[in-house]
Amino acid sequence: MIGPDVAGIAEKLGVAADTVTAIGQLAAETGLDVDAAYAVQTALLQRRLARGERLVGLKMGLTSRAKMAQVGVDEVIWGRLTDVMRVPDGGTVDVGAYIHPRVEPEVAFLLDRLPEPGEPVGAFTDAVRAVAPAIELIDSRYADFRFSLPDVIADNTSAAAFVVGPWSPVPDGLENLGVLLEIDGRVAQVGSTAAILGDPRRALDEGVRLAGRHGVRLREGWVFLAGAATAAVPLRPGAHVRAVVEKLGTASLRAAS
Ligand code: 0L1
Ligand code: MG
Repeated sequence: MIGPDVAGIAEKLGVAADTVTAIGQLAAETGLDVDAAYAVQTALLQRRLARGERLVGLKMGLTSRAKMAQVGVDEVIWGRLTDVMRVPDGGTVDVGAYIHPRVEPEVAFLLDRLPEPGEPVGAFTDAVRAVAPAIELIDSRYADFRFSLPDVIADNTSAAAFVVGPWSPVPDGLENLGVLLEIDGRVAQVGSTAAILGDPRRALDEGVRLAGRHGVRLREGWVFLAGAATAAVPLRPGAHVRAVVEKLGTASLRAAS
């Protein structure tokens, strides 16, 4: 049996992002399953690398109940981050470059020694050099942010841009830090790092394990976005966004008017 057209689906998703044009879901009509969806994600990454982007890390998606409920999908997923997606802390993004951007508060890790697949959380401080508050800007390439699990995996888990705040050494206990998402000085979402798989350190274990299944090993120096602590909020032109994580500090971005 002929499988789904991995290159063709990647091209459609890549063009949707480049032209800021939403498309319909693809998995049902193309027979895309989870494994083939990760192959599409890899093809999308190759497309970016071919135009000079660099792979700088990994992100976890749908690591909280709030996020799973928001999009109606119930599995943890992972995607790729490139240098072009990184926005400096306090930097400005153009909402017109995205279809329907949303922002969410996250915790980022700066990877040190390579974690081995299956390595326990006990070795976390060997594997992670520093921790930071972060903002992920997600932008599904599918109309109305509606997709199945293979669809969203193929679409690089809606990754679009990210901001990393100041790095600090790993503090004692990351499992229950208060998290706020502020828009224009008002609290838009309140959460806790406990929402990230119970403890964001677990997201690293999951990332090592799940990416490892597809032959992807995490690298020293990579950024690892552990996942959102709250649901995502639409990003409007002119908005000033801050993610505040207890003990870790603040990451921010502005949306140009
Ligand atoms: O980072 C995330 O949790 C996003 C995963 C994909 C689902 C979505 O677009 O909200
Ligand atoms: Mg996220």
